[in-house]
Amino acid sequence: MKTYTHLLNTIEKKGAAYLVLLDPDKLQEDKAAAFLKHCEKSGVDGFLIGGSLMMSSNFESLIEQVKQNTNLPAIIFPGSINQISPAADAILFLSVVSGRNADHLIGKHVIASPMIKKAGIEPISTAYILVESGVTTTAVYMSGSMPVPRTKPEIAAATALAAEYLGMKLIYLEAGSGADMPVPDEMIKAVSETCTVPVIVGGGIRSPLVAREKVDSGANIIVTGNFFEDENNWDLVREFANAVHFKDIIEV
Ligand code: 1GP
Repeated sequence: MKTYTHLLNTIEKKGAAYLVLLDPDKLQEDKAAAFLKHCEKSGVDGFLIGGSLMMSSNFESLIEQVKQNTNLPAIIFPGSINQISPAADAILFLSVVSGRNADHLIGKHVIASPMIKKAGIEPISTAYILVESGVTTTAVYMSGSMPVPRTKPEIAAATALAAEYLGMKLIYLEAGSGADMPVPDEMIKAVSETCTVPVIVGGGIRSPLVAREKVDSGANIIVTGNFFEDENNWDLVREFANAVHFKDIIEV
């Protein structure tokens, strides 16, 4: 099944989907298999793989580990055009629509498109909306663009609607990995009430309760990354999944 369809079906069936972001720079290779299996067993619906800065060479092997150890989709979440691999199922084809930096709106895409076609993976056109979240995040800095002010949900909603009218299939409200504050509930509400395509919310979500708050505000897909870089938190994967899957509580 195609990954976008898998996500839509999951949202329909479970209420919302839960994705775990794997940063090849942060997840130790020898721990990856155990973590991936644990996530699948605990109700995770798929993995995003990527990072704004890629220092290690583990990108390709991490995708392969996802495919070897789980039946879940491996979705590239590219921080740069180097992050394309035929081993993945899909790639979030991100356009930073909150910014006015032409390179991140369409420029990199022109270079990446033939590479994605050659890799034979599914591009999922995604409106990437950076949201002000405290100190400057890596995503804001690396994209050279201004985030949407957190007190302006109407700007986020108008931006998301424009992206939907341009044909984008997902809206990603991004506070940034490790953000001080997650995307505000009012903004999620404004965007989800304005758009018909699924809304992903990520950045700075560190508890199942907060994940649930975001779903209650209208998020269709929740992403967490940073939180599970600490192995002591692995036990909480199921709680996150259960908090997100409000229609379908998974039994222990
Ligand atoms: C970042 O939205 C993701 O792109 C996840 O953020 O690492 O803060 O969970 P965290």
